Amino acid sequence: MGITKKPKSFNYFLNLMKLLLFISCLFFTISKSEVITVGGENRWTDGFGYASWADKLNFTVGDVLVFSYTKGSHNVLDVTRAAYQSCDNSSGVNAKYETGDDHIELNEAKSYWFICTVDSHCRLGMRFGINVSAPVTTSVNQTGDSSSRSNINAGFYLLLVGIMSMLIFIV
Ligand SMILES: [Cu+2]
Repeated sequence: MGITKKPKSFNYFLNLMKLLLFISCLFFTISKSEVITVGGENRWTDGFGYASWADKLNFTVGDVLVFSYTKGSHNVLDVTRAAYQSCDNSSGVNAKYETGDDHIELNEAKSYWFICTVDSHCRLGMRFGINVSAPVTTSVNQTGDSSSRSNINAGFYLLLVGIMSMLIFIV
């Protein structure tokens, strides 16, 4: 008789909160932008098939590609599809990187093509194209300066929407 029990609905509410927390964590894991080293352990070098390397991965706006190589031995050109196909960089170059530790943020949902123009490296396989997809939460404004911040906002909105819908459900 003397034992006070929490109302059943309160426990139910707690369980729902836990579930929501779990879903939010899951969401953060999925939408977090990634830093991807091109070529993995092979880094950016000749004699490695980058096209098949890239085919196995998914790229999302906000991800960062890291091209790691000995400065002077290679370079990285962000080019058009035509320049990628021909390995001819006399036109169609969007950007050139040559520090040996080039971090390129994929800030648009579009196709990107990268080539190395040292010697005949491009023809020998130092080139690949990728399709960068928009983040899962397309309703969030992506024109901001930091896409990771947008992802955090997206997580926050999800949390708010979750809490709101739960309140409606309980009341
Ligand atoms: Cu090269």
